[in-house]
Amino acid sequence: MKYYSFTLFAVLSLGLYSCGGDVPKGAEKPEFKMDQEAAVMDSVINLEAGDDMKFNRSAFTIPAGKEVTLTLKHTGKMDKNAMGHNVVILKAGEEVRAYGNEAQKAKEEEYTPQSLAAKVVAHTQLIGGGESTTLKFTIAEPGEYPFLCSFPGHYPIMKGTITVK
Ligand SMILES: [Cu+2]
Repeated sequence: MKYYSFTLFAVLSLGLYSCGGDVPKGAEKPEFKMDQEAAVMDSVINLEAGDDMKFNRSAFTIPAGKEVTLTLKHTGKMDKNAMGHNVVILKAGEEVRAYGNEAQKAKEEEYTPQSLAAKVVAHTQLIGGGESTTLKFTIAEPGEYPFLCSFPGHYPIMKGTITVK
C-alpha cells in the first residue's frame, strides 16, 4: 500500500483588494506572503522500505522544537538478518558514510553501536519484513540532519536528509 502525502495550501482571501481604489498611486502594495514553509512541514514521517533496499522518500522538512513521529514500515518479506532496516538520524554535520562504515560492523548492537552514540540524534529499532517501528523525537536546532539505514551495505542507497526549520 502506498501513502500519498497531501500538501496543504493555506488559502488566504485578500479582502483588501476587493475594496479597490483605496491605495494611492505609487504607494507600496501591501505584501501578503503565504506561509508556504509552514504548509509543507512534516510532523509525521512515514518511511517505507522493502526487499528492494530503498526508502520511499529521502527528504523531509520538520519544525524545530516540535515532536515528530517517525514510522518505518518494512514492506518486504525478508528476515531482519538478511534485509534488516532501521532509521538512524545523525546530528547536523555528521556524515552518513563515516557513520555507516563503522556502524555496520556492530552486529551485536543491531548496527547502532554505543561507541557512535554521540553522532546520533535518535534511531529506530532494526526490523525485518512485515514489521514496523515508531520513534518520537524533537530537534531544537534548525539545520540539515542526515539519516540512513545502518544495516550492512545499505547506507549508500538508503539515506536522506531531514531539514529542521
Ligand atoms: Cu536497510
